[in-house]
Order: sequence, then C-alpha cells, then structure tokens
Amino acid sequence: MNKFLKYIILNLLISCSFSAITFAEIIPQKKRLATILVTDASQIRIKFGVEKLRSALITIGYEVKIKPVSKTKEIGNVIVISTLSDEKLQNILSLYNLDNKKDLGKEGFSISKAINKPMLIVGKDASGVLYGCLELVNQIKETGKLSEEINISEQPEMVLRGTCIGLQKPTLLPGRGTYEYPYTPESFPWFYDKAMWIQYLDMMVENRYNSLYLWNGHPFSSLVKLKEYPYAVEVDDETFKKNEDIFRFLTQEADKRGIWVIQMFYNIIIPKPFAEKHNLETQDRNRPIIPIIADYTRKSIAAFVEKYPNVGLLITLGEAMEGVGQDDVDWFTKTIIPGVQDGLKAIGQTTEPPIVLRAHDTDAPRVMKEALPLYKNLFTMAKFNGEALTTYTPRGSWAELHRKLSRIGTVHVENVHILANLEPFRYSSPDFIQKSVLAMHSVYEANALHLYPQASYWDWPFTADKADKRLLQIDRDWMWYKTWARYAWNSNRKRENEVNYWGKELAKKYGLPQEKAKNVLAAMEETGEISPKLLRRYGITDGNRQTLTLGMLMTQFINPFRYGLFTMLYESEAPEGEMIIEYAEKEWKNEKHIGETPVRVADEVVAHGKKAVEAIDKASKFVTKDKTEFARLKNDTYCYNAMANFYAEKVRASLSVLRYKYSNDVKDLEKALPLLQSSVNHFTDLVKYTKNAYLYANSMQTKQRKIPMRGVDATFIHWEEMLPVYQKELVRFKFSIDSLKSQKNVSVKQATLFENVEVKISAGSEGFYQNEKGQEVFTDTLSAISDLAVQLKQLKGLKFNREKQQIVGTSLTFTTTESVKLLVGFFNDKNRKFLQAPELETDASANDYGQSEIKISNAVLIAGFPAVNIHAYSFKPGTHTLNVGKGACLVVGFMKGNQEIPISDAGLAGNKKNIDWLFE
Ligand code: GTR
Repeated sequence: MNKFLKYIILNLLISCSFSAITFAEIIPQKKRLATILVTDASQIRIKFGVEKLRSALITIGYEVKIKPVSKTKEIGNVIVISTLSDEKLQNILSLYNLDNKKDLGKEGFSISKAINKPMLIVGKDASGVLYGCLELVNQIKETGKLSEEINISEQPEMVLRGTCIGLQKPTLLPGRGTYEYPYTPESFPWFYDKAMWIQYLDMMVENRYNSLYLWNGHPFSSLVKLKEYPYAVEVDDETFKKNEDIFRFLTQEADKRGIWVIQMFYNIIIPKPFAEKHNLETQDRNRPIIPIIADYTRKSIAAFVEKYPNVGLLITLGEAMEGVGQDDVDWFTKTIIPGVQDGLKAIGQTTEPPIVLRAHDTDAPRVMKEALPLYKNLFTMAKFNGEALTTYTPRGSWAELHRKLSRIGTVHVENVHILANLEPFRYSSPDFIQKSVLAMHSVYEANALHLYPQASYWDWPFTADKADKRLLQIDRDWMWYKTWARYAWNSNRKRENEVNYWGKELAKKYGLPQEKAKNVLAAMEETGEISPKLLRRYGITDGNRQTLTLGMLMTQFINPFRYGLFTMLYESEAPEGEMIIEYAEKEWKNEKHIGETPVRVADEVVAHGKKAVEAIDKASKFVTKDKTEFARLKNDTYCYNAMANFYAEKVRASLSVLRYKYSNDVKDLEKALPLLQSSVNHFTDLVKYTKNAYLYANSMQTKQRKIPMRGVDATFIHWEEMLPVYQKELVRFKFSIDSLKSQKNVSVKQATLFENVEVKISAGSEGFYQNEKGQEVFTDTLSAISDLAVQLKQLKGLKFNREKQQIVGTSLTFTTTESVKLLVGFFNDKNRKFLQAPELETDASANDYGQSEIKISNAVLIAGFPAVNIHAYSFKPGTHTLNVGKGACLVVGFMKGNQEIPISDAGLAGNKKNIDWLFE
C-alpha cells in the first residue's frame, strides 16, 4: 500500500474514533494533508494567493494538494477557494452541504469554516480571493495553525489605495529643466532591479494596496517610439529595450498582486531632442498650445496606450502649462483623451483605461465637466494637506474643492503629497493617520488614497540616514505604509484595539514586551503631533520650498509676507487659529484670541516632545531585536524634542519682538533675547543629534527650496549649515539692541540705488518711463506713480499696454551684452486681471530665473492700483525672450546683474513699521 493511502486510512480511522480532536493534534510528527480546491486557477491573482497559502501551510507542516473542483468529496482539511460569481461554487456548496450567504463588495472576501467542514474563501472578485488567501496566511503565521472555526468578512472602504514612486532626483540633470528625467540605468539604477520591485510589490499586496503610481515629467520618450517623430526618443536602443522589459515585468508582477500601475506625467513637457529640433523650449508655461506639440503628445499617448493598455494615466494639467484657462480644457479634451482613444482603436479595445486628473494648478471641476461626455473612466485627485501633513481637520476653500470633486460622482483620490514637513525623521503616528483618513471621508467625501513616501521622495529608494550601507525607505518606513493602508481599508476601528494592534506590531519589531512596545507607540504618537502643528501655526508654506526641520529665520516669523506667505496653509490646512503676527497685534490691542494660537502650539509641542522622550526612554533598555533601528528611532525622538523647543522659544521671542513694534519699548526686545539664545541652544542640540545620523534634511535640493534658506546646488541641506545662520542672527540682534539703547545706527542701512543697464529691445514694450513720481507707467491709462522705493530711481521703466497684458500677456525680447536683472513689479492682489506673482506651490519652474522671491515689498504706489512688489529675473549676456503670462504688471527696468539686491520692505503701502533690520 502506498504511503499516501496509508495516510488517508489512518486519518479516517482516527477522525472516526476521535472526531472532536483534530488529526493534526494526534499525529503531529506526520505530515497532515490540506487540499485546496480552486474553482478558477487560471486567474493570476487567485493563483498568486493560492501559492502564498500553500507555502504558509507547508511551513506549519502540511502536505498541500491544489486541485480543481470535482464531483467527489475530498477528505481531510479542505479549503475551497472561489469568486462569488463562479458557477462551480454552487456545486461545491451543495456537495459539502455548506451555505454562503455573504454579500460582498468590490475586492471583498469572506473566510468561513465550521468544525469538521471545509474552509471557504470566497472573494467578490479575483482581488478579493487574493486578499482572502493572504488573510488566512496571516492568521496561520500568527497562530501557527489552521483555524477550526472562523467566520470573517471584509471589504475596503477606499476603492483605490495607492502608493507612488518618483522617477525624479534631488537635483536637476545637467542642461535639463524640472521633472525632466529620462528613464535610464544611470539615473535610476533601482528601476531595473527586479528583486527590489518584488520586495516592494509584496509589501504593497501585504498591505492591500491596489495601485502604484510612477511620477515623471515626460515618460513617453523613454517608453515609446513614433514613426513620425523618431528623433523624440531620449534613450539609446539598449536602454529602450531595458525599459520595455522592466515595464512589462512590473505591470505583470503588479497585476498578479491586484495592483494597477498608473503612469503620471506633467504637461506640457517635450523631450529635449524634439525641442532642439523644432527650436522650442522643453517647457514654457506661457506658450500657447502649438499644433506640432499637440500632435506629438497625442501620438505618444496613443502609442503608450497601444503598448500598455492596462496601465492607467495620471495627468497634471498645470505647472508647465498656463495655470488655469481654456488651454487646460483643450489640452485634456483635444489632445490627451483623443490620444488614449486612438491607442484603444489601434488595438480594438473598448475598455477604457482609467485617467486620473490632478487638481493641481488647474480648474479641475471645469475640466471634468468638459471631459466626462467624452470619456467615462475618469478620476480626480487633489492634495490632502498641500505638500505636507498638517491637520486632520481640513476646512475652507480647499475642502470645498475636494467636496466639489467628490460630488461629481467619479472617484476622488486624496493625495498625501511630498510630506515636506516630515522629512527626514521617522513618522508613523497611527492616531494622526487614522484621523486623517477619517477626515478624507467625512470632510472631503473622498474614497481613495494616493500615498507619497514618508521622506526622501526625490531620493528613492534611499532614506536620508547616514549608515554604512544606505537604508531603504521600504525597510525603514514599513510602518508608514502599513498605517495608511490599514485605515484606507477600514478607518472605523476602535482606538483601544488600535493601541493593542500597534503595540503588538512594535513588540514584534523590537522584541519588546507588549507594555513597553506601547511606550514606543506613545512616543511615535507624541512626536506625530509636532511637525504638523509647527508647520500649520508658524510655517510660510505647505509646499516643499520650505524644509520645516531646518528651522526658520526670525524675519520669517515676524514678517512672513515678505517670503511669499501661502495663506491657504492657515485658512484651509489648519484648525481655526491665529498666525504669529495676528496674535501679536491682538495682544497689543487687547483683543480676544481665537482658536489655536501660536502660544498654545509652543506649549503643546514642548509637552509632546517631553512625553515622547520619556516614553521612548522607558522602552529603551528592553529592546531585544533590531537594536540599531531602535537607536535611530530613539534619536529621531530626541531630534523632534530639540526641534519643538527650538521653535517654541523662537516663537516666544518673536512675539516679544513684535510687541516692540507697537510699544517702541526696548525692554520688549530685551525680553526676547534670552528666548532667542535658548532657541539657538536647542538648535545646537539638534545639530548634535543629526550630525552623524543624517545626510540631509531635505531630498529636494534644487533652487526651488527657499525656506529657511535658498537651497541651490545642494546647499543648506544640513542643520550644521544652519547653525551659524541662527548664531549670526542672535549676534546681530544683540548688536541692534545695544545700538537702540545707545541711539546709534538704529535703522536700516541706506539703500543703494540700482544701476541702470541699457539693453536693446527688439519686441514687446511700447516706450519708456522714468521711475519718478508723477510718471505714467502704461500706454493705455493715465495712471501714474505716486511713490516709489528709492533704489529704483535710476532705472528706466518699460511701458506696456495694460489691456493687452491682460488679454495676451507680457512678452519682451531683448539683447544684452552683460548680465542683467530685469525687475518686474507685481500688483499685490489675487484678482486675475493682475499678473500673479511666481508661486512655487503650483509651478516648479517659478524660480528658473531666480524670480520667485519678493526682493522689495510695497515698492511702488500707483493711484487706483494695489501696492507693487518687485521680483528680479536674471539673464546672462545674449538675446532673450521673456513671457510672463496674462495680467497687468510693471516692467521696472534692467539693472546690473552682479549688483546684489538686499531683500527689504519699502513700506509704502502704509503698512506698519518694518523691524526686520533688527536681525539682518
Ligand atoms: C510643486 C512642487 C513640486 C511638485 C508639484 C506637484 O509645487 O514644488 O515638487 O510636487 O508641486 O504637485 O506636482
């Protein structure tokens, strides 16, 4: 008799005589048999899930047989696996006398088993079956056995649960613009690493993520060839083949795991060789839609869809296209959608691949309205809290936009973007994240998630940690991915259970007793409050031009508008409350404070830091596993604490300094001095903690970075570089106080006049004006200068027709024999009839000429117009054309390129006294 038969007979005998005792318990030394019956094993997702289940069963000592269903009953442990709609499921149910009354939603599954009956894993669809199998695998891993009785049923709340990876880098490639990164092994060696992809995709399916977004400026020239535009391809043949191979591999492996790959791109960016051939810029925000670019893009999209019909597309209509306007609608409805449709037609496919439209720098509701009649499978996406994590109580106009998009009836995706305020420290507060997901549903009415890496987005796959071998984000930030996924699947989980759940996870991770692991969780949740609160109450912007963990300058606290304050941060991405400057004014006027105040946040973050340090210290000596990582987590907790104290003290100092603005009493400044000194001490601690722990604070190291300091060429990326800045600020402040007390040198240094440069204008302007009071600045109105900053007096202004500026924009072509700065005056008003100041939050090219910051605020007054802020555009010798977009603006004149422009506030708009000079 063969071994197998012996096995069966023995099994039968035993199970007859001791039916209540499982076979496994009786002969543990022998292999038990588990038979998996699969109704449709041809489905790749089901196959994948079944394979995982088989391995798990083998590890706990089973011999596993996988069989199709048949009319005869199997004996022993039977696991039936099927989708709900499979006809064969009914046959099995009657064969084994089972019933299955579960009502399942998309991707849902149920696992049920009664004593002595087969186990049933039923999925609504193939993904549901896959998740059901993996759920059972988890249970097997947890308990070491196959349950005798089980009855669970689950389905996701969010229909899309995705993560993203950027094919982008911390710095620009030589000779290329923002987002312009062809897919090559030199730029992205990790992209071709199949083992790494498998690790990542396994992490995704483990967490039940079902979408993976790849971000890039213009991916098509790395992935498709067009016969009409052969010269557009940006990679050599060998690389092109590698790209095809890896893209196929990735999409197939993703599909097995229930993951849908979505390729993101920005508009309108064209490949460098294409641009050169046609004498065009690769991107130009102010260029109208050009037929050849539209034709090229449409064909690229068609070829891509034809080649990868199961890959979705994520579209950014903003950035390199004009902000908001008809062009966006036209581009989407006349180029992108037709491109997708051409691709489908070419392969005779009628199922539309999904297109996700980002509400970034575009009027998404308007675009959707025009697009829906043409294409049905549309989604929308908008940033949850800008490019940061600030609040789970979003509100205001941004919340309105989300709701508006959700209410279209298509799926609206919440984009947890960049996380510029969390970089580079570890962050995974389950409490904050759960509340955020709840807010996505309740405030934004959304039901999908798109998640950025926790830190170092621009430096994928590495973290910023200093280590002998660079750490991988996927390893370090495991909990970040797990937390968002857990709540995207189901956000309504009881707090108490959650504390136990995460306690268990952390106990496993660090080999800790459960109670000590809960201390680690407490530390993470305490630190989890610090960066969100700091940014939303003190920050300049929710965008990644600010690196929160590097601190802020005094002038940024006391004069935020000078730094291009992004007010939406306070109005929409923070609970109701007050900014530092508002608080100081109210204090002085004895007015009632409202909501979350800067003082309250200063106290709260200090308390969070203290509690976090106490909690992590309690767990520290009990750690038995992964000690190095624990030491890093602990060090991060100390970093958060030092940072919280730095901010708190500096804010307290700022409030005292702002009081001086009203009181004119030097004593107020004197009160600020020890606070500022203390903030520098805390920053010194932060330098101590980060010095050997981190390579950098921010993964984006281009000239887009502005706060606290300009980050061009990877400078001001480490705390060490910031400490001297803060020390200098302190010395200068002491000096200013002394000067005030001795009544000497008390005001700003005398402003130097800007030196005019004569350039040859070949097109654009319609005459000149002198920068003097009474001079008319436009050709079509009599509006004249009523006051202006002294620095501008020698410059020769250029006249434009204001109405033309509003309708077609301002364009100027000129030739210069030396380096120059062209000063442009922006009216300080959000009305679209005025040219809008460059804004890095919505336009990554907004600093290409160094123009993003205000050089002189409130510098010119013109009767009947808002005050004017001056920005400077730098040019090398040569002939240039500058297009700045639609809306009235002043072109104040050309000055020497090498003459420094000290940033200042001319204070002409009747705004209060400027006290920035106390610190600079
Ligand atoms: C910009 C930001 C970019 C990018 C972009 C976007 O403002 O600086 O790094 O994140 O937004 O949303 O696509």
